[in-house]
Amino acid sequence: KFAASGQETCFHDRHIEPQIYAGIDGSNWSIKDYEARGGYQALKKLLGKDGSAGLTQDEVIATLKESSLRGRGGAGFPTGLKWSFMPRQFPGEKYVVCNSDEGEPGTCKDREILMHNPHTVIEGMIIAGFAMGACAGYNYIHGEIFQAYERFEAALDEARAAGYLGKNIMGSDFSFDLFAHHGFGAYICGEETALLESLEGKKGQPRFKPPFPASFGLYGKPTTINNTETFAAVPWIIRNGGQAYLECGKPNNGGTKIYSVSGDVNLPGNYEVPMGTPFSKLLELAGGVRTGRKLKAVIPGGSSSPVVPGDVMMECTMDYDSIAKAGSMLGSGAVIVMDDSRDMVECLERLSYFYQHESCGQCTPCREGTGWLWRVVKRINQGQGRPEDIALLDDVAFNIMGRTICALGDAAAMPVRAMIKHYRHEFEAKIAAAQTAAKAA
Ligand code: L3W
Ligand code: SF4
Repeated sequence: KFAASGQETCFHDRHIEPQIYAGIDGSNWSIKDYEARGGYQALKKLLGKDGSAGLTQDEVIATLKESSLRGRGGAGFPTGLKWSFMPRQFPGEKYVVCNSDEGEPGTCKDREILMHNPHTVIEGMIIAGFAMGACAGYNYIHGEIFQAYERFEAALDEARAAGYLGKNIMGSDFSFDLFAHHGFGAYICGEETALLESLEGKKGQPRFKPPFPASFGLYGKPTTINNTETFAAVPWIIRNGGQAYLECGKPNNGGTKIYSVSGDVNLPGNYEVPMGTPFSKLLELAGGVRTGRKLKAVIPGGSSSPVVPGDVMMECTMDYDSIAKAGSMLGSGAVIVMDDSRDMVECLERLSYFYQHESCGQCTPCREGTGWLWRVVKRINQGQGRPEDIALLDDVAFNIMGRTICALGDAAAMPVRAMIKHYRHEFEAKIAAAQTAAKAA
């Protein structure tokens, strides 16, 4: 069942039980439990070990394209298309990498998948390795979720012992091994090229793109990087077909998605629902807005996504296209709900602090601009704002956007511009109060 919704789920093997969020250590993560609910059947189908003819690399990629699975880490890039970019004829090592460096404020889904269903990620990565002719895979796990790293390592040992990893998997001519690696908690290492640098043992700083990792990735070799939740969806798609997955969601937005609902709701937690679910339904699953309060605004896709006023959000469905139409991004699916008690200038000060702290400092507009944004928002919030500060914020944000190496610059600037667009009166009121206080002094 979907969390509390009573609807039939087509994704039972990834369903996150509410008690998982409450911190109970799931006991059914092991390989025997996973196999009992259909685990590793997709791999057997792929290799023809279920009595079928097996699948070709092209068939796997075509199935992914048909499913309309889009990247769950933030960009929503079509997974099948990304896999098709890998130069399969490249004569040498190719890699698949899982991005479990979950650091986006509000996002807390990947750690739960790793803790409670690690084998679905492993199976998804093995299938990816087969489809793209990779020899090895790495899962880069956020340093502050060490338990998830240990759990993934334990699951890897089980998969190796069962013959699902290593040389000549299940007697086939396909060999693939998988390794876990933990980071040290830097947000920027979730950016795919910074992650690769860090995996290579270097400072985690983003590379210029292009070249994209598909042509120049880990150790300079063709590499495909997907988010944890993206890989976790793959076994189900291979078992049940691309069309079945697509039909779980809506056109161009296949399947289900896990939303980390936080903020001013009665039941914060991870909720897996079909793509295209009305936001109002998701809010209801999360227990509604805090008792006695009204919905003010929502950050629908993690702190990098622009804020959306509550009334606009109530008209949206939870999918990439609907949220884009509302002027924001579905991002990693971290839904931050804010009620009418929230001071938006204060919220923005907190967000801006995060980005200036996490900027890797490599390019000037981001290094200097994120600090500048934070300092101006801070002074407005702390009653020292000047009348020209709102225009200054907008100008600094505008001059960061599109002028940096990676998306962190845009991620810092977009929320500032959106907050000013929708809640300018709150900024103006704080500045006016500061001016009045200054005159009175
Ligand atoms: C080959 C091309 N490959 C694109 C690949 C590219 C990447 C994927 C998407 O940003 C967003 C960001 C954050 N040939 C290609 C190609 N690719 N064109 O497709 O690429 P892109 O550039 O659209 O996005 P990105 O740089 O991966 C990710 C947002 O996500 N975000 C961040 C969340 C952070 C977490 C976390 O902490 N774990 O989830 C949240 O909204 O702002 O917009 O693979 O290589 N022509
Ligand atoms: Fe580093 Fe910011 Fe430039 Fe990204 S945009 S490379 S985080 S300085």
